[in-house]
Amino acid sequence: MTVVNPLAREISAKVVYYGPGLSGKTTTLKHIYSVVKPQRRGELVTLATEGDRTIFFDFLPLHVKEVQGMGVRFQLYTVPGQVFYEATRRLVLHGADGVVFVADSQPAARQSNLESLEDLRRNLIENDIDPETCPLVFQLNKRDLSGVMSVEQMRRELNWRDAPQFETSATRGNGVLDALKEISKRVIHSLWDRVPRTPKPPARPAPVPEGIEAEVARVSARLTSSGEITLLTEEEPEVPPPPAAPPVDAGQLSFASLWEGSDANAIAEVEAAIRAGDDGEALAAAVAAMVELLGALPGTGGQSPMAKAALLGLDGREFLRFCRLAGLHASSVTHHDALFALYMLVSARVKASLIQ
Ligand SMILES: Nc1nc2c(ncn2[C@@H]2O[C@H](COP(=O)(O)OP(=O)(O)OP(=O)(O)O)[C@@H](O)[C@H]2O)c(=O)[nH]1
Ligand SMILES: [Mg+2]
Repeated sequence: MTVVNPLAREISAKVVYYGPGLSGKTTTLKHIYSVVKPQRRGELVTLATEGDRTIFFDFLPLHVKEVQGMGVRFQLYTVPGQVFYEATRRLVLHGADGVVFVADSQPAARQSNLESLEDLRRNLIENDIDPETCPLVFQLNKRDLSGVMSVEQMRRELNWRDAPQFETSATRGNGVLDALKEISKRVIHSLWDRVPRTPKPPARPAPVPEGIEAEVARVSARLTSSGEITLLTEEEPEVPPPPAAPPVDAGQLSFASLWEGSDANAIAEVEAAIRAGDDGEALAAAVAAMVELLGALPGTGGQSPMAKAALLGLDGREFLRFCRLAGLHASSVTHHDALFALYMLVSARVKASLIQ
């Protein structure tokens, strides 16, 4: 699910590694995890395995950098390949922006590759994703083994769209990053068509200021005009973490009482979500309120959100962290993140009150 976050100048997209059981999907993710610099990836989450078989999914958040400096996040998922987990595969595929089909090159796997490919096409359609146009790349895996099927045979039998295909060995790591770079590039290129359908943060259906819409369009145009994606494996200076959010006893206090009307409502909404334990919702509400607040600042038309935040007097590193949080999937937002988002929103509101 592509999410364009105009505050952070960041895009978040979901890529799913699909294929038959034992084809090497989990091994592929493990290799990516092992070679990408720690500051450019999150932890590899392997959810519920039994004898090393995936029974739900694996998940690896990754940062990829576009040459012109635009931040891009990818959420990499694997599906469980075993035939009887079809419902789980359908679920994991939901909202996918791109697919890497990991085929097993051993002749004995010929039939299960074909069945998995059919299963993929069916589940894409079930998820309202067009199998003919969805960004797709093939990994012909286990090329290190002898007696594997020829590349031509596999192309003929599997690659009905003539999509890019890579000979890989996930255990040795050969070709895996090439396939990842290719799918990343294709996902980003497909973004242009998707931008008009990009959902606004869900919690507050407030109108998004024109400046923000324009910002999204500008950012997307820059992305699509640039072809090359580079994986961030090079060294980068570490940004020290910002100070921790102040403790808030959300059950007793409410910052909302400092203001009236929609300003108070926005904060009350974030607080209510935090109290209810819905941290993802709280963060989304805080982001929406921040977008609205920055957009409504007097005399700052045409400025980027970052510049507006600076003009307002928000701490740059804190604002950057807030922007990064805004790109998270709701399920990975922690209570601490939600409190930090509330703190940022309150801080911005206090500062905005001073100039109004
Ligand atoms: N020789 C060889 N073995 C591989 C390669 N990739 C994976 N394997 C092995 O194949 C087995 C299955 O790999 P996994 O990555 O767990 O397969 P999977 O696709 O995640 O399987 P499911 O989770 O059941 O869908 C493991 O023993 C791997 O070491 C490869 O490129 N070459
Ligand atoms: Mg697996």
